[in-house]
Amino acid sequence: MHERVAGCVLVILLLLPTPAPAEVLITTDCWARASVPGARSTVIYGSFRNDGKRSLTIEEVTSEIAGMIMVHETVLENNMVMMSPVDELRIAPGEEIELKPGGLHIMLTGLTRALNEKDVFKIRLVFSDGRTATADVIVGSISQLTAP
Ligand SMILES: [Cu+2]
Repeated sequence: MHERVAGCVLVILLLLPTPAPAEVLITTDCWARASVPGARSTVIYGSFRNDGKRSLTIEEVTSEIAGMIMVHETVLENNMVMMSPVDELRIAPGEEIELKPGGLHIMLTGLTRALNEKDVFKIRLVFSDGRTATADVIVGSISQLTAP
């Protein structure tokens, strides 16, 4: 009898709705550089803050305007600036991570169109639990260093 009660309580807890990532992931100043004429790649920077109570792990980023999107980290290796892929972006509750020039960035390759200053496009963030969120990205100039 007791076991049955415990089972019911567990089921109810599991059915409690958890906030969607879009409600707890606060993205600010999401911006990209305009594409260099003829080139088909760009980078996205911005801040991602987890306002929820569970950690969020961004496993994948997609967009209609890019063939492939990867998270990269800029690292210094033998005095050479290199980019190395980051498998996932884990953001602890209350934590904010900043993607900025010289550090973490989201790299878009295989752009399907040129990106011009003041354009806005959407990216879709896919989390480890399968849920998704979208963010608007504002395009700055080709040499933009901070949020436009
Ligand atoms: Cu990169």
